[in-house]
Amino acid sequence: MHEPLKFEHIKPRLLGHWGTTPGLNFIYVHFNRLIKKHDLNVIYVTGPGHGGPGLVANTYLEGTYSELYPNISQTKEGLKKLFKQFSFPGGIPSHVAPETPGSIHEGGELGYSIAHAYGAAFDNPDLLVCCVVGDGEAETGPLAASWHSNKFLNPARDGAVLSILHLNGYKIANPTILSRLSDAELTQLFTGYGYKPYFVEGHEPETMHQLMAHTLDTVIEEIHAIQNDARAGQSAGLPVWPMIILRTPKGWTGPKVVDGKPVEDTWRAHQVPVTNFVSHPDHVKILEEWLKGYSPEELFDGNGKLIPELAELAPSGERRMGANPHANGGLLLKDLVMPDFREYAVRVTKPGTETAEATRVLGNLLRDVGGGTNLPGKQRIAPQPRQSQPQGHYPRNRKVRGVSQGEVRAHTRIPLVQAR
Ligand SMILES: Cc1ncc(C[n+]2csc(CCOP(=O)(O)OP(=O)(O)O)c2C)c(N)n1
Repeated sequence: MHEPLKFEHIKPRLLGHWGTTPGLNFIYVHFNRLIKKHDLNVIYVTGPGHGGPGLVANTYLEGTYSELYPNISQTKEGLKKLFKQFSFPGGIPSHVAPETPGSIHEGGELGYSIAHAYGAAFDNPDLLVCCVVGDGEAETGPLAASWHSNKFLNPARDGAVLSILHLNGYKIANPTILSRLSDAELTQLFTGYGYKPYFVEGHEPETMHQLMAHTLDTVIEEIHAIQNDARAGQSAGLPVWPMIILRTPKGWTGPKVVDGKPVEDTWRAHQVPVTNFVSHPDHVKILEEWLKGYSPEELFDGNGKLIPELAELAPSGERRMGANPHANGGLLLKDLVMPDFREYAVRVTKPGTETAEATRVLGNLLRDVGGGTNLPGKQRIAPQPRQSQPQGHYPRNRKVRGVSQGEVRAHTRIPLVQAR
């Protein structure tokens, strides 16, 4: 922003999802603070993965992006390439794609953030997963069902998931159902799911920052208390995990009004809040004022590098969410040892003479996946009751909350609620 913004500075085809991005940024920087304060091991799952620029920007600002992609350097030139490559031929996708540092969840097809977040936390006792759930995403079947994943999480041996419902009110062109619920109704709903909801609501940035920081401090203490009690063998029954309901305007801090129509806090903020620069040259001014509103000259030095006082706010090394080894493919992966499936084939010497059940045969194969039955982290989640769909012989070797689940359930994640 060293010179007045001109039409030729703007890409001819504008794409992206601005509406969700301010909330994703807000959560990211607050987690940076939390990670530093408590030396936490955190990954960030972005349910509204269409807000890719938020994650790209934050991993750029924390330094991970330039380490992985040295051509996108922390300079004016690097910034220019960063902006240009977004949703551009040969560039990067608008979603939190696999190449986005720290991403295990693309978010393009809405609905799976909570399932992926819990999957990451299982058997990972030191990991905290920050899981942002879009209020539109929350209307999908998979997401609506997966709030119940908390029943499968064992605080003694698993990590934790902090779900943050990103209640910005709209899903493309419509209001969301959850945004039409009062706080009292939301509290009842999520209490019923087994959570303790904390509300962070408002639009004044200063007040919201204080509220979010305070809420995260409270919530992390609760999570640690649940884990410490369980790990000391001092808890019984299902814990009530905290969650956050973040109610902010969609397109927060973006253009308030364009062509006489409200944009911030409406569905119009979902994608590109100001466009049509050819037919509306006055829109260039709106865009310029919006960008200047963040005072970039106070945030970056003359060479385009984030000033040290701000850069120091992010954690360092592998504590950066973009650099966490749990979220960067290959760093913690182990090859899955697969038995030869041919050895499990049902021998049919003469047609019509053998009796066999497919699921039982499959179960025998699954038993041997990984080269042994006691492989840590080997988990199955099955929708079918295993009594009616027997899957071979899993040995009795696993206890859930001190209660042996026996041969039928061993090695399958069963809801802890059954173990009470
Ligand atoms: C299963 C599925 N249905 C529809 C869409 C199309 N879609 C993309 S973004 C979006 C709105 C998402 O709303 P929300 O989760 O609240 O995110 P935000 O409002 O923060 O952008 C929809 C419906 C999709 N990506 N996936």
